[in-house]
Formats: sequence, C-alpha cells, structure tokens
Amino acid sequence: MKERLLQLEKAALSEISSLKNKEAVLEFKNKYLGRKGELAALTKEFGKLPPEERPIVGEFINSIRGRIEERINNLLTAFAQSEREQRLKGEKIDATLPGRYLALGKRHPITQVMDEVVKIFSGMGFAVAEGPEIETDYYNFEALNIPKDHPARDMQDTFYIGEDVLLRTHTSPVQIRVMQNKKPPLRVIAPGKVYRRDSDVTHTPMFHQVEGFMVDETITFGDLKGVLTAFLHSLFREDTAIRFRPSFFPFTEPSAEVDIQCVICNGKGCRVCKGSGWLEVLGAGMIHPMVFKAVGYDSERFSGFAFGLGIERIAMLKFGIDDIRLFFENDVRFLRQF
Ligand code: FA5
Repeated sequence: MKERLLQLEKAALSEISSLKNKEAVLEFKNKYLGRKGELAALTKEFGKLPPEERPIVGEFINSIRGRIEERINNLLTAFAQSEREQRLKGEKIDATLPGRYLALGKRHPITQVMDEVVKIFSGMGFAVAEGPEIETDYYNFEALNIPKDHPARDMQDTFYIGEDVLLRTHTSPVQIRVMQNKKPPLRVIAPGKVYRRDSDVTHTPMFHQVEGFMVDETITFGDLKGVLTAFLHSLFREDTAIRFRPSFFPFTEPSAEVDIQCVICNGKGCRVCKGSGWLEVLGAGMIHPMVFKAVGYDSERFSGFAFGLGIERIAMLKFGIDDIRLFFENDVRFLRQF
C-alpha cells in the first residue's frame, strides 16, 4: 500500500508542474484529493490493513495530502498574483496624457461691447435705467414729438403688436419714462434691445442701443460734443477720427449724427461704410422743448442733450467685422474668437 501511495504522490507532483491555470488546478485537486478522487480510493482499502499498521499508514496518507495541498495552494496564489498584475497593467494611468478640454462659455461680443459702453458712461457719472421692449405708441412716438401722421415714423419701420402697442424702435422712450419720474439734474443711460423691419449687412431686425441723456439748467451742445468725444476716444483710440454731421430727429433740436472713421478700410471706402470711409454710430441732439413739455419740465429753465448709439455698429468697428448678421447666427467658430 505504501508503494502505491508513493506512486500516487509521484504522479501527482509530476502532473502538477504542467498545470497552466486556476481551472486546471481545481480539476487536478478534485482528481487527487476530492471525495471520489484517487487518494480517497486508496484510503478505502485502509480497513483491510492490520490494526498495528493503520496509524503509520494513516499518518503517511495525511503527509502526502499535506504536501499535495501545499503545492496546490502555492500554485493558486501564484496564478492569482499574476492575474492581478495583468489586470493592473491594463489599468495603468498615463499621467503625461493631456487633460480633457472643458469648453468654457464666454460673453457674447455684443454683451462685451455693451458692458464696456456702460462702464465708460458710469465712469462719467451716468446712472443706468431700463424700459420695456414692448412699448406703447405714446412713449415710442407721441411723447417724443412724433405725432401719428408725422413722416418721421417712416424713418423707423415698426413692428406693431396692436394699434397702439409695438416693439420699441429705439431706446428713446426710456428718456420719457425717466423724466416723468425724476427731476433734473439727470445723467442717465438706458441700454437695451430695439426692433425694426430692417435687414442687410449693417442692419438687423433686432439690435441694441444705448440711450444717454443729461438734463440740467446750463447744458449746451458743447457738453454733448465733449461727452461723446470723450466716450468715443475711450472706446476706440485717442486719435480716432470723429465727425458731427447736422441731422434731424423730431425729439432733438439741433440734431446731429456722429460718424467715426471706418476702421475696416481706414477711411478708404468699403462694403461696410458703403464707400464713404465713415460709419454712422449714433444720433444725438439737444432735447426738444416739445419733449420737455410732454414730461412737464420747464424748457425755459432746463436744457439737455440726448444721444442714441447702435451697439452692433460699434462692435463691428471694434472687431473689424463686415457683416452685422454674423453676431446673430450663433456660429461658435465665430463667437469663440472674442
Ligand atoms: C435713433 O434711434 C434715435 N433714437 C437716436 C437718438 C437718440 C437721437 C437721442 C437723438 C437723441 P437712429 O435711427 O439713427 O436714431 O439709430 C441710432 C443708431 O442705431 C444708428 O446710428 C445705428 O448705429 C443704429 N442702428 C439703426 N438701425 C439699425 C439696425 N437696423 N441694425 C443695427 N443698428 C442700427
């Protein structure tokens, strides 16, 4: 029996060194050490042995089982370790790889220019006011000295919502709303959206204006020129060419339009300035006595100037953009540049 046990151990130990994986080891374990395995089969004959041999053979069987088990456990540990190493290799982190780009939003170029304009005027002591985009005919036209049959209504093609309700065509109605509620001295700007039935390379149906006005007892056209020149030189360059051109607005007298030299063609003439070398950026003038009358101010005592500037025009000049519609196409390739 001892002979057969030694043979079994020899066979088992030589077979074990050829095992390639965990599954093969478990199968091997079953084959030799399992309940119906080879060692168990030999153990069954244990009963046939003379009683005095039984403890010796029993101890021998246990020692064989112990040695085989030890080899099995060593092998299982080795397989588990190499499997773990293999897995870790696959999970390796390359700390030198570039990080994942997180796209950050930016302020729209129109908002950027709007904020800058507001900042410059705030620096000159102007307060900020707002008014509704849906206006009444009274605030948008009547109170600004533009009666119903006035030809000046044709200057601004209006989107009407009802007979007397419309989308404001300019920010000037905010002048009326502020003056109705406050007494001079006033120094106010009113930024916001305005709407007109207009569309080409320098016009869009929705655009932004900043209205500004100053009312006190001794305001002159010189103040208007001084404030607007200081503003434009601060927004563009100190040496930007500016010109004041006589113009007409029903709510100012005298009136002017202010042009700045076209920075796209440096005054040579291009598509944007329609060959003139100049681009109109704002309308202005001394507030008309009829407007003061509408808000109950004494026009003998008070005088004031007002202006309205187009933000998109200014943004086009600042960034050298030759088509206003690009601002509203929401093409991120365009917007990312600012
Ligand atoms: C006005 O809207 C007057 N309310 C301005 C004003 C205020 C004059 C106070 C006197 C006193 P005008 O229609 O010219 O004026 O427009 C003012 C500016 O808005 C223009 O100089 C131009 O820069 C811009 N603008 C006008 N129409 C459009 C448009 N469709 N798209 C983009 N910008 C425009």
